[in-house]
Amino acid sequence: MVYAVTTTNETLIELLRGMKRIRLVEEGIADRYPQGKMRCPMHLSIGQEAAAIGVGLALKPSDLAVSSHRAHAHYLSKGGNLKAMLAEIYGKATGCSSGRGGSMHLVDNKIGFMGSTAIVGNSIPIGVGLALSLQLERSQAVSAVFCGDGSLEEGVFYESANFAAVRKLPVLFVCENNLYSVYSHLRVRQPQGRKIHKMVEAIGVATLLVNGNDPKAVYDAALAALKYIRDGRGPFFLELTTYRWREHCGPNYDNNIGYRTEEEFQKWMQKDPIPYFEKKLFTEHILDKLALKQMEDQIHAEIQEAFDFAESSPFPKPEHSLMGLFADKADLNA
Ligand SMILES: Cc1ncc(C[n+]2csc(CCOP(=O)(O)OP(=O)(O)O)c2C)c(N)n1
Ligand SMILES: [Mg+2]
Repeated sequence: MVYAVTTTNETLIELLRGMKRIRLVEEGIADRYPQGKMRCPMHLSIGQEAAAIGVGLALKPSDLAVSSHRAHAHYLSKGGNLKAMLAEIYGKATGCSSGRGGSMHLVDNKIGFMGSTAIVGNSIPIGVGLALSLQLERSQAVSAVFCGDGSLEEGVFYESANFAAVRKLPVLFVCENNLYSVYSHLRVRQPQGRKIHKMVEAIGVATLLVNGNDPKAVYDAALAALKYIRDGRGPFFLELTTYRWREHCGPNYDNNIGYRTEEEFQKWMQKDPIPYFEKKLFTEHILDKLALKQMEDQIHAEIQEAFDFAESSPFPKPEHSLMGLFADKADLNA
């Protein structure tokens, strides 16, 4: 497929850069995790990078986003600060959540990343509430809700999606369907043949099913969905098919424990979004070997600097441990 002329080469290169950056950051985390300095559970998105960056690049800085336990890729794709994210994972005061949240609780108001939480489905009504406030303010911004296929088994999704549909709220649901909720495949969680996006469509939300390992397909779909939402037509749901490579929680591979077959895993490894897209850009003469090398060198240098920053940053002071727990009057008036 030759890419639509409406997408600039710069955007295509940014999609590749974004995927590589997420992959290398998370591989860096996985390599260092056994050192025991990152004292929080770690859910990696390796394999799922295209879904995050395709949506992240389509969003505007003024748009808002919330996410789940697997949030690094979403935070970075929304424009998050890598140093602040790694410092947060190391529990440092310079972290985006001041070192109080760790990997699963990334918050950064400056970039409209309003929070990620570990309770499955928990951030969905928050994202819908944000969309309600945007609508009341007559803002053109959209609230993006990143969630997994498992969160579609939480009742709160249906209440939230129904409310968003009734009120035509500016919310983009982004469901990364990686087939699994921890060790349970969709086939043991849903009746055979049921499609997630079809369930959501039945509520009255517009939907699209997209190859979540093709960053350009995701980007195009996200742009179309965002236009639909900004035109005031109501919420949109993207189901992005993809696959998690590492264990549900942690830095290792866990194919040996038997919940998924090596054959299935290998099939998805063949669909790795990064070499696929790299080859496309070479074939289309959008990128050459030298530019790729420069891109990779720059990403490696940025990552090393960010790890150094995180490691050398101070821990939060014990006397600050009660700060930020309650909104005080000054905060409310701000
Ligand atoms: C309400 C709730 N139930 C169960 C859990 C345990 N849990 C943590 S992650 C997870 C799987 C979620 O699957 P999915 O939404 O598909 O996200 P993925 O891990 O695949 O990215 C579960 C069941 C939880 N954190 N919260
Ligand atoms: Mg899942």
